[in-house]
Amino acid sequence: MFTRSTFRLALATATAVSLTGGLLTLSVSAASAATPAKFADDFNGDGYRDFATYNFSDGVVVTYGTATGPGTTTKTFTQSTAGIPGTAGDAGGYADGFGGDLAAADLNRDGYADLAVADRSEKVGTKPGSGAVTILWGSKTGLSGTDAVRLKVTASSHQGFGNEIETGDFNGDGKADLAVATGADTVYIYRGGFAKSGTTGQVTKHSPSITSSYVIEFTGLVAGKVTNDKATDLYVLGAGVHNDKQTQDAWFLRGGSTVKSGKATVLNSSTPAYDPTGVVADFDKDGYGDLAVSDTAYRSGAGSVVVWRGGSTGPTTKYRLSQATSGVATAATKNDTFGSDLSAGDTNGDGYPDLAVGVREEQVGSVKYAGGVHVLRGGRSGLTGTNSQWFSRATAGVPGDPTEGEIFGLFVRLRDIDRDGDKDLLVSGNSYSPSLLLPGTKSGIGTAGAQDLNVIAELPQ
Ligand SMILES: [Ca+2]
Ligand SMILES: [Ca+2]
Ligand SMILES: [Ca+2]
Ligand SMILES: [Ca+2]
Repeated sequence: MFTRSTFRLALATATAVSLTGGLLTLSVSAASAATPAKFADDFNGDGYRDFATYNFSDGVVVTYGTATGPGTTTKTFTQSTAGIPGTAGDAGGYADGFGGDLAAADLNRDGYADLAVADRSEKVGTKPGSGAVTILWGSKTGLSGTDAVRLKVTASSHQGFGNEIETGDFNGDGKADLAVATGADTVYIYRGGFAKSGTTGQVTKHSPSITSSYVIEFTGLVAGKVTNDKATDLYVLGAGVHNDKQTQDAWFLRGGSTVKSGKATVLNSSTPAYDPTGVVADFDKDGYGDLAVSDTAYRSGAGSVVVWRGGSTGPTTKYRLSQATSGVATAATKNDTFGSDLSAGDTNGDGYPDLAVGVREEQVGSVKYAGGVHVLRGGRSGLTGTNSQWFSRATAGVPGDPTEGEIFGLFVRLRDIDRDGDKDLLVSGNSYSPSLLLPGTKSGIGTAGAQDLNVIAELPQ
């Protein structure tokens, strides 16, 4: 029911890419597109960030941004779109799995952000479920299927190539790279730059140490800067099996000129979450990015968020937050699903990133599965419940009323959507309900000017 795709991007990477020049092969007349795109998700290069999402019936839906937020121009992409390889609907549904994960960056450095589209179920040649990752190129008129190319990989039945994808500058050379996880235990890193001809930089394969008593099945990828150097680092989330006992694990890959396999840790020793989500931000501002990762299965589905602090060589110590944490509104109740989605950003201008945490199945009053969202504040000691905020459809100033099954908080995003300089909070629930924009103020997320928007909060960080 809650099938979703993760769509993660390290802002740090976007910034690094935007500041880096490079060999230009464009004509002078393409002045507006003479450097890599300023935003990793500005597909038409107009300076406004765009929005991309996926659903099984429609496919990849892109909404172009305007000066005041998402506009009314949308475009849908499936394997029926001219130029896109493959056949739509061959895995059921009109769109099938094309878009099951998305990642954005200006992969060919022409000033227009590009979109990598994963389909882990794609049949390639005679190999069912081999999986494919296709790059759609940005242009002045936005994304199109023209010249769409698939990443080169050896086809293999049921390998699930494209189970998860992430962009980042994993070797720190200023060019955006793509990390692609399979459905089993391999991560490929394709280094930039990418070309419309299908060529890429070097490709390497990475796997954690698998033993007779330990296996891990990948369920998520999170990119971000953990070690405070030029290269983006990568966390691979997965369901571990230790001597037949299931766990929820995270495995660290350190970026650099050589990407190195780091440590794996158990985040939850009882039950793995089916679809964990995570984000890297420096919540305690010590210079090292910290991983916040959902652990929705914690305590019979009440849910929690585990924070794994960053350090100079990789992750260090962990702590956990939930609705039982001091200062966090509402109660930790079985199946609330605290952590259904996460997004980081500084909401009150104190320089510490804060964390929006969706709680999609929270009961609000007597209304079941209504959902809500917490905003937890970052500070010197990291994320805490102190001065945290809580919003649901029952909050004064929020349009609408709690509705059974809205699962408000299924997706959450903190970003400056109205472009007034403050981070805003966008919250989405089920596909029958509009998303809600709660505008940021200097002192945090507010309800003044709250409005419904027809764009899903499933977009890059
Ligand atoms: Ca745009
Ligand atoms: Ca591009
Ligand atoms: Ca790179
Ligand atoms: Ca930190």
